[in-house]
Amino acid sequence: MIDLRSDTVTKPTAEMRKAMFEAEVGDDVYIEDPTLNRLEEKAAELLGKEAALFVTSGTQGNQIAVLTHCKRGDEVILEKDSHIFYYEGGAISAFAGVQTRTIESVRGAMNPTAIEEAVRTEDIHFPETGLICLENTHNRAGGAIIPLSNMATIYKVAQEHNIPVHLDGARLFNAAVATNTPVHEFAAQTDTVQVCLSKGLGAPVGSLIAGSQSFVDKARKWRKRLGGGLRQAGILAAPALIALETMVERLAIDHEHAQILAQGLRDCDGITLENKLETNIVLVNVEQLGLTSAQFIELLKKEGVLAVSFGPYTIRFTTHYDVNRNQIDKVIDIVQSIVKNNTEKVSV
Ligand code: TLP
Repeated sequence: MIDLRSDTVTKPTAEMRKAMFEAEVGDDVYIEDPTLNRLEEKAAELLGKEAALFVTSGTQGNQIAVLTHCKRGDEVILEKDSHIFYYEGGAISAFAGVQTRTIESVRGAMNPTAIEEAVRTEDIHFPETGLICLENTHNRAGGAIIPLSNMATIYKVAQEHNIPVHLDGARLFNAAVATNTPVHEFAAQTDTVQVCLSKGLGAPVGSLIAGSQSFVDKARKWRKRLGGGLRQAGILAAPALIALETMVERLAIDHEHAQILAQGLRDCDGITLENKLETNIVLVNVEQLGLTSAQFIELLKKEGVLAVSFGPYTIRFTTHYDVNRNQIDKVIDIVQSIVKNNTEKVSV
């Protein structure tokens, strides 16, 4: 199977598995795991924040950030297709007891004026705006990079109103590599950030959240409350360190593969490209073929290719290091033959 469903499917490298086996460990609830402590120090340094905390997943990291920043009854401003709103099972309402205020965007970038207009003023009828969330790269916008200038303007608005900003940077390293900008420059435009280790970077488990020392101290308590206080977590930190040390720059290869894939798919009659290609996500529309995304995905699966549906006619392909150039070429050939067979069937 050529698995392009997500970059989450990447498996740990041989070097990561060896490091897991050999990791020096301790009890992380006592903050005594030397490998995990090293990971958190390195992450804080990379992200330009005072401290960082290892969490079990991107979702847990985002949820802990919301729980730490907000109180029950607050309102959170976030993009209408953001992962926190769209894909986290309503967790911010279920756990943090906050309500959401969604904002439209252009390819994931929200208009700072629209955000400012959504900020609540003092009124007995209104909730308080507790947090603004950004996402970079933006998943549903097809791995779109939110420009630093947009983030900076939003941060300025937030600071004027004394509202914290959290960045869901599940794929922030993709944005950094694609724009040749260090991750800390993006993270400097927000109070807190979550980055995933287990997507394109290939670590088996985990994410990091980073911010001020006082944010991380409170977040650590929320993590414990949620059952995310791990013990000998150095086993997970060891591959994560390798991910940060060796897997970042190579994301450029995934981006190049996405470009090649997009070009090949765009050349197929009846398939249109939906996103401007910036990182490792390709969104295509198959409506003109007279097929739904679910039907097309089934045809792909029969030929050994996995992808996911992103809408009734939209399919997402995500490139990552477990898919090589030959496999990308093979996917293009397979799509071409599916399209050809389908066109022949329709014309008969
Ligand atoms: N996204 C997954 C699915 O949940 C959709 C994927 O395959 O892309 N923020 C963003 C922007 C994400 O894309 C994801 C995962 C997360 C947070 C959550 O990370 P995990 O899966 O570690 O909880």
